[in-house]
Amino acid sequence: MKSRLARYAVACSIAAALAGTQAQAGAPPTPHPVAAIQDTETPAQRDARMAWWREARFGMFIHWGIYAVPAGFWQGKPVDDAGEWIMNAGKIPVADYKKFAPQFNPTQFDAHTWVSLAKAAGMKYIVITSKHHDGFAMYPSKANPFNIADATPFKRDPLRELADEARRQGLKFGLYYSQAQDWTAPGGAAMGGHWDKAQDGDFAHYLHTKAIPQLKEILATYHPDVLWFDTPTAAMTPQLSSEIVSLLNQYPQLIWNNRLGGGYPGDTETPEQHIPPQGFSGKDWETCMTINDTWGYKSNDTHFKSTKVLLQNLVDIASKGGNYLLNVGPDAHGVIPAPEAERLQQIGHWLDVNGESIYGTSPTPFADAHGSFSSSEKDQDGKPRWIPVWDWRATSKPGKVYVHLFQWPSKSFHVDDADIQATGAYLLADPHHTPLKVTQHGKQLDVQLPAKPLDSIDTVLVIQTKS
Ligand code: H79
Repeated sequence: MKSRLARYAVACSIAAALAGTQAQAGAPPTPHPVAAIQDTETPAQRDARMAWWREARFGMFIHWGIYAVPAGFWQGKPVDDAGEWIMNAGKIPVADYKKFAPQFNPTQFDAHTWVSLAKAAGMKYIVITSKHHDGFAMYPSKANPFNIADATPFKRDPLRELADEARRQGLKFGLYYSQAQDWTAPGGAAMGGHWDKAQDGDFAHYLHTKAIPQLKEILATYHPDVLWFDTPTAAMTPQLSSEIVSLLNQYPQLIWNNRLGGGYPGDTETPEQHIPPQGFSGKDWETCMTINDTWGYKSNDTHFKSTKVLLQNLVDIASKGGNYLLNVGPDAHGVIPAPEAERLQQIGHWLDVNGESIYGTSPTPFADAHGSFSSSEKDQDGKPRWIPVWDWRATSKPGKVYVHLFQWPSKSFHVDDADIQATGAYLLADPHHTPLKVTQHGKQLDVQLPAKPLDSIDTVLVIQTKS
């Protein structure tokens, strides 16, 4: 287990190095060959563009592709990496990998079921893979024949069905597109290097003949609200990236992340599989995370996080001003694994009652750091690992502080350094909002609590404040 974790840590620092978008401390901002929307809009325009995203707090990531066919196994053996990485991890030849396409016929796929699940979970947006690193397009692409219409017996367009259904149900719709890596197109990048001669070729040619034409297609066809780039690699020079920026500029409401490459910061920071100890002050950020240990479906990965852990993560992220993009990995029949659906429904039940304490909230008004840096363990960047303490977190709105109690205190909730003026308190899940006794002496704040919590995971204490 430890070695697996250590290996993952190394993997992530490789990813960070390849991302090429992480700001170098002290370095001047890179001049962009083509100005992006973030370079030209006013702060007020930016606030308007980001408004729905900031309010949303919780989204569904969907990793779905033909890697769901091998589902983590190659030549009868489990491949010990993320499901969507099976081609790279198993060094599967291009011709062999392409044979998964005719086996992909997800007849049980139903956009209404998926979107309804996201909605029931309290998620406000969906981001689905239109093309992952394997190069397979999950929509009918005219730009390249390795796609769901031309290479599989499944003659439908899941992106069309999902985009329409998401909008019918009031959810925003986003697309993931891996722009630099492509393990089946000549010239596409591959982390760790090519393993098949069929992959060799010119990167700029790949970008001009596949990635950019496909980006044009998906933008024009689905009008995504979000474009989620990934693993730019060093091949995404400022010049090549700027060609994509020219295209993005035609969609002035589009939100895109910090993984395009070429020094473009995009709109959002994208910590992957972790929650930064302090968030990103003054920046929009979104932690993307898997429910088990894989993004793309693997039949043998049953290492599902508990509902408690997932909900605590959502609250922890909201308390630091970020969004939670939580992944599901549907199988090759088109079904979201039941353990994933179950957890999402449970989170949704909690949000039905307590959503006011998450959506559209601001970060905690308390300075308390809920955790400490380990003196022995290192994180993926080689810095001391942050060890969170799961006692409570807080979010806020004008006039209200929401204290999320994961551990029920005996008798009262107490803080030493409350920079607020409390005027009253009640439990959010109490339909009568029965007033609780509040005592405040300077920054010492106490709220008397009933003997038992109202929710086994997170009972929200609302403290009314003078604002
Ligand atoms: O789409 C998901 C991942 O496949 C993708 N980003 C999320 C949203 C991603 N691509 N690369 N990385 C994340 C980081 C790279 C990690 C690697 Fe590995 C280490 C690549 C090879 C070794 C992780 C561990 C993937 C396979 C083994």
